[in-house]
Amino acid sequence: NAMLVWQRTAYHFQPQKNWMNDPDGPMYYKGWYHLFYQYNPDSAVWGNITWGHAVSRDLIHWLYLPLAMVPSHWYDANGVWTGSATLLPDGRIAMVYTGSTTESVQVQNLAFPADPDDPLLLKWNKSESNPVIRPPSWIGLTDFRDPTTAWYVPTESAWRIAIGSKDADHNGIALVYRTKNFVTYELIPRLLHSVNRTGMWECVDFYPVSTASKVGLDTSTGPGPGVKHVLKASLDDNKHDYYAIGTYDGEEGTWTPDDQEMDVGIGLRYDYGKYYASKTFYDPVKERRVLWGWSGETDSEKTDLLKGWASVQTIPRTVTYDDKTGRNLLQWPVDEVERLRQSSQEFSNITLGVGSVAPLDISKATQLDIEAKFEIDASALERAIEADVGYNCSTSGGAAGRGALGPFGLLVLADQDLSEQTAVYFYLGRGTDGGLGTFFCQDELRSSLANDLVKRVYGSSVPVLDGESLTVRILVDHSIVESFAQGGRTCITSRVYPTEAIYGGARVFLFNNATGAPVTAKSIKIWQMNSAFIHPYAA
Ligand code: DQQ
Repeated sequence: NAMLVWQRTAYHFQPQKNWMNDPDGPMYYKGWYHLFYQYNPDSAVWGNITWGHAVSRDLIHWLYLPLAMVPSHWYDANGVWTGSATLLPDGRIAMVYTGSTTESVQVQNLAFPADPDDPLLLKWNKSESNPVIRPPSWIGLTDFRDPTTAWYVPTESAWRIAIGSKDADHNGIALVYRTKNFVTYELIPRLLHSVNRTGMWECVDFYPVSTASKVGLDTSTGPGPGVKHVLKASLDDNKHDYYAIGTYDGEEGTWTPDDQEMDVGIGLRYDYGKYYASKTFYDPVKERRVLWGWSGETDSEKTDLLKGWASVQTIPRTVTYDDKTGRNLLQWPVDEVERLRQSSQEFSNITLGVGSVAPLDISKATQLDIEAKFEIDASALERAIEADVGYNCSTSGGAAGRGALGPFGLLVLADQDLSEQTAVYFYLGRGTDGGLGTFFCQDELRSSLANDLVKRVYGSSVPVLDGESLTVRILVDHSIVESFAQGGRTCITSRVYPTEAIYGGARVFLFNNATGAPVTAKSIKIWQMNSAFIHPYAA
């Protein structure tokens, strides 16, 4: 087995050591962005779940704070699980989270800051009334978790909160509760939504998006002209985050997807790679909705214990409605990440013949922000009759497979002789309906010479509108590659552990493995990325 250097990231959030999973209760409060997260203070594997805590001025540089909440009562003795923050109009914060009880029953608990004047929110008090919600009789005792941020319903002078679960037929469901004070709750008889056979819905998220502008909306913005609502669930069955855009009926208290065939759990994913248990919050400073997501490990638990840490959070993403397609969201790294950009190099009009690889001569290649634009010869598109039908990134041969019009793109975290490479690529193929479509994929199969890793080809189709070039943005940070195609219509995150393509050994290449057409890399800009300042807070 190759010599492994288990690379921590340099500008992604991760704890100093040990295990992390879901982001919890993200919010902006008195000048600081707060991130809480599922954390095991004792080990690099899941267990003893507490809330880790960090604050930032800009979502990029972080100060680690002491643990915010630990298992302390019967109602959370088996873990302080995932929860969300609601900022009340009078400035108070209601933090509602799932506790796993001494008997491992999932209940919902309330916590609030011990000192609301402390912008760092160092100390948290748990309510005397905990648990504030117990599972309804017809719900499994271990299928009731992850309360959302609450939304205010003016007509009933009350808040509503959603909680994920599954019913007896393995249908994923979102229950809704009404509360006036976050202490007493009433179950609304109607479900917010359910989707057949999608299993347990973890980490449900529910929020409005503006169809008229790029401005984010406060979670309490009700349905109305120019507003749609997004419902997202993390599927316990397959560990992917699925969302759908739809309409919230405030009177009925139900949500309906725009397209039944693209419902939650069977349609779009936020990210086609290693990405789970995500959660959004409304940022009032920059009037945007920001998405956090957990990117877990592709190495083994044994290795995690050896290296002493596991998991990172992806770079927070701004989420907007894609008014060009009207069918998907756009996710884009928050613009603050651009403050880490240092020197850049540009390349233009590089023609990639069929079956070619071209090195891009840049100095270092482990911390990068890349923007690239490709065009494929129009006459080739006319010959697209040869393009294969029913392409699927995951079951294809990845970047090594060859079709008429793909794959082509970039190889990152590659070593000089390409024994290691993570391929980020486009592939044009025919859908089962015969129409030409574009796929966006990421191939980890050759990402490392090491064997004890999960390596996959991830991806999906990506909408490309008339007259658009093929564009991709890639954030590279040692052991994570986050890619965004067509302005964030389709996103893929990989965790990779190269053994040669590390530090000075890492390179970037362009490639075109299509058999039927040359491809032009119209423009490529690559920035070296600084490391973020992520350190303990010294009082
Ligand atoms: N992680 C938490 C649960 C949640 C799951 C426990 C999702 O609350 O359902 O660590 O990753």
